[in-house]
Parts: sequence; C-alpha cells; structure tokens
Amino acid sequence: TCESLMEGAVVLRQFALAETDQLLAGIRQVTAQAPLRQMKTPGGHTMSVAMSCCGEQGWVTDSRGYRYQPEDPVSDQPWPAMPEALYRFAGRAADAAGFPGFEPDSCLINCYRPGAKMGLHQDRDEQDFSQPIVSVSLGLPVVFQFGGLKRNERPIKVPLAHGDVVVWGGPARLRYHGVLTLKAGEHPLTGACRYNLTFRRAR
Ligand code: MD3
Ligand code: FE
Repeated sequence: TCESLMEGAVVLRQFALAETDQLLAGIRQVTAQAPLRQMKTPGGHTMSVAMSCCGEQGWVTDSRGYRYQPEDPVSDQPWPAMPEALYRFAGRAADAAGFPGFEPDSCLINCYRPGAKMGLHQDRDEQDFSQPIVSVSLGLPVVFQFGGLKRNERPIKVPLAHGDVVVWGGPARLRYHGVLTLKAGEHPLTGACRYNLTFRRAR
C-alpha cells in the first residue's frame, strides 16, 4: 500500500518486508567494519542514536559541525562500500514512489535503543535538494514527526513499523522531521532496537 503523507512524501507500508533478512545482513556487514557509535553534536551533546555509514560519503557530526566525508573518523579509512542489496533496494523504493533514477552515494544506519530519540531537524547537508531521501524502518516501531518548512509548524505524528519505507522528495525534502523517544520492547529480528536506513545523494 502507498499513502501520500503530504505533497512529496510517500509511505510504502511493509515495502521492505520480503527483504528484511538481506537488509539486516547488510547492516551487520557494515557495522562489523564501521561500528555503531554515538557521535557528538557541534553543541557538545552526545546523540542518543548510535550511527554508522556506508557508501562513498558518510554523514558525521563532531565539534566542527555536520558534514559528509569519505572516511570514517574512527578508523580514518573509507566507509564500507554500500552493499549491493541495499543500493538496489533504495532504487526500487524511489521508483515505486515516483522518483526514478535515484543513485544514492550514502547510507546512514541509525540504531535506536529504548530511550533514544531524534529532535526536529532538517536534512540540509546534501548538495542537491532535488534528490529524494529513502528511509527504511526495521525492528521496533516508533512514532515519526513530520513538520513544516519552519520549525514552529506543528508536526503530524506518523507511526512507522518494521518494513515500512518512506520516500521524501520534492516539496517535502526540506521539511522538519524527528523521531519520538523509542519505547522499550523486543523485536524477534533486532532485539531491543530500531534500525533506520537513510539513503541519500550527498554530492
Ligand atoms: C522528512 N532519521 O537520520 S529518516 C536522519 O528514523 C533522520 O532515523 C530519521 O531524520 C530516522 O536525518 C528519519 C526519515 C527522513 C529522512 C529525511 C527527511 C524524513 C525526512 C527529509 C525531509 C523530510
Ligand atoms: Fe533527518
């Protein structure tokens, strides 16, 4: 099923369900080389979400700011290559949502444990905002917040479950968004964790 949340935002419920094993295997492969870590914001806070990346560009934050870079700052080595299954999946999801030809160069792996959250923010570290973003939810469910183009617009709440995919493009690309605090729970495939894969074209 396919719902339009707001112009440019498409929810593909359970679109990843048949492929969660391959996607989770990709996460395991990447995080074995580039372990999940809680990065620091420029303001000096430690993020509650643990992150890793794969692909040509990885998103990082530290005291110097938010940015994409080709090396993992923990190892100073290039980020692991994006597993083929992940790259192909992102392209198929973008196609299904009406954004053909998506070629992500970056996949951020977010790991939420109970208590973790992500405050309202915009994704604006990418070069070309005409490129969509594909996000895949795996494991524990969460409530996603989807706001406006200004931080003060009241966000709508969207529950996201294991296998749900959301594609954000066009006029939705710069909307504020966030994730409410993850509640305690156990998922048969991920344990006490929600993973989110966020595919982007950084450059
Ligand atoms: C809506 N991650 O890593 S992905 C992020 O569930 C991030 O981990 C969230 O926001 C998570 O930056 C949500 C969904 C998402 C990504 C980009 C968007 C939603 C968006 C850009 C515009 C509007
Ligand atoms: Fe975001």
